[in-house]
Amino acid sequence: MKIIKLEESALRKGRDLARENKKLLDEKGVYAFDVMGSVGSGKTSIIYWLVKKLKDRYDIGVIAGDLTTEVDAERIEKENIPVVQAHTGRVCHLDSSLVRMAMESLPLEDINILFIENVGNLICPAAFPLGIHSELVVTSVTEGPYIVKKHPYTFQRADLVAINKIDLRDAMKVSIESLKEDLKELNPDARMIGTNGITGEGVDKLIQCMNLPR
Ligand SMILES: Nc1nc2c(ncn2[C@@H]2O[C@H](COP(=O)(O)OP(=O)(O)O)[C@@H](O)[C@H]2O)c(=O)[nH]1
Ligand SMILES: [Mg+2]
Repeated sequence: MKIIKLEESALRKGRDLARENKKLLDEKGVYAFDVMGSVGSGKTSIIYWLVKKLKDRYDIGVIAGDLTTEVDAERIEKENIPVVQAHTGRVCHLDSSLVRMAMESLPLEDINILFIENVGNLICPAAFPLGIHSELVVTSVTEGPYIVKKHPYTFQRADLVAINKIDLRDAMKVSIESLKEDLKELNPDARMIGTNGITGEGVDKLIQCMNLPR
């Protein structure tokens, strides 16, 4: 007997809507990044630097995903770009439907790059496509030497990885080279760039690897 499960139907609906999101973004000429990573890895800090360094060349919008708070959105909003806060409540990831609602609140006609800060988590977001163009994972040396190996699904899909808090690598006894080796094994096409979310070090190199539209 064929059994149809609610969970499968919800996932299919999510995938269909993700495709529609991508179509809408393409029609409006918006190139979108899903920025994923653990709580505190430096997602907001890296988005802040990306906005600061790119906003003279591009029109940027940001969707900030969080459970219940607005602190990240407020930090980015100070850069005078359109920001929408998406709250997930008790849910550990954004989904294509919430992102669609957030997109509808943004002036998409006037934006050409969209950064979506996913909820701080390296596990759940991997199963919920949003309809974006590129996946940027922000992880940090404070998450220890096995962070890549422990999250194969997320790192296998990543297009680009920022390994953040490089200022703390000696204190944490974490080798960036060894993390790069782990990534290469899982996902030979992805690049890993060392960054410092406080000073902005490494962000120019990250930008060079982002395949941004001209
Ligand atoms: N030492 C150090 N701290 C950082 C760095 N990047 C971010 N932080 C700090 O880490 C904390 C969390 O950063 P945030 O960007 O909010 O992380 P998010 O939760 O991933 O958005 C903040 O106190 C930042 O100032 C870094 O490269 N080095
Ligand atoms: Mg944040």
